[in-house]
Amino acid sequence: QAADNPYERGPAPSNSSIEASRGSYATSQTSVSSLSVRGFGGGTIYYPTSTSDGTFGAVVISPGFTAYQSSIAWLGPRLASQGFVVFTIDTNTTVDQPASRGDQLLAALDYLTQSSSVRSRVDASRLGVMGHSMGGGGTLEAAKDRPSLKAAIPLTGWNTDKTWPEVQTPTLVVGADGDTVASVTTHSKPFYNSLPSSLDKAYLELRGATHFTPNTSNTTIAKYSISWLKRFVDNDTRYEQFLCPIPSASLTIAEYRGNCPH
Ligand code: 9J3
Ligand code: ZN
Repeated sequence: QAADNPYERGPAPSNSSIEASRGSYATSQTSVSSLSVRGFGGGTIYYPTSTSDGTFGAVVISPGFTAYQSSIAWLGPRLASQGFVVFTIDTNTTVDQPASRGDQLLAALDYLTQSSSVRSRVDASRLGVMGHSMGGGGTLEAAKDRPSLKAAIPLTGWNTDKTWPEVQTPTLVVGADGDTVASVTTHSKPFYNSLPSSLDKAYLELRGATHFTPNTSNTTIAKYSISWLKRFVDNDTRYEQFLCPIPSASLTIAEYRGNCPH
């Protein structure tokens, strides 16, 4: 790890390394029973197996309405193998609304850093949140409630609150061009536009995608989520090259907006 950034983890990145199905770290996982926790519904923690690289930043991920952790499980090993502790959670009930999901993301972060079996592997000062749909809406709620969070990534997020000027956490808003449940016009675009103009923020609109695209392995979601988490949870400027200059529209990107450089 570089002397100028004690939080750098893993080798220098390339486009292929952030598109790969796995990063450089072998991972392990441990199940957290709902019966053993309060404030959320349990889940699965994915983490780099080795302890030789010190602590890691961490991210908790919430599923959407009526869904379980299985709907976002692909992100566990995909992100953890790049050098993060990743906690995919179940919510207390599958019909919990975004504000509740935000509270549950924060409860899960507190469990992860204070009580979990991997707490010694986590740097409690470098935490992020992600979620799908109402879990993406909850991601914005969590960031609004806890400004110390380092990164937030709502994936085809859904919320009745469309305005997020209170958020101080660097936020990557991911929308899908074919989303008919949380259309980008009524959800992701207003979310992005309402974030402070001075904030490190970006809007990634997936091309040929639906509301449920974040529920299966997706290289575009992975590469920009990895880059965003590395850049803002780890302060790893080696990943700035993938975020700035703003990525061009492509076969998989309908539109990308942001403020560069970060
Ligand atoms: O989590 C989601 O998929 C939210 C979209 C939804 O079904 O909202 C209607 C209540
Ligand atoms: Zn608002």
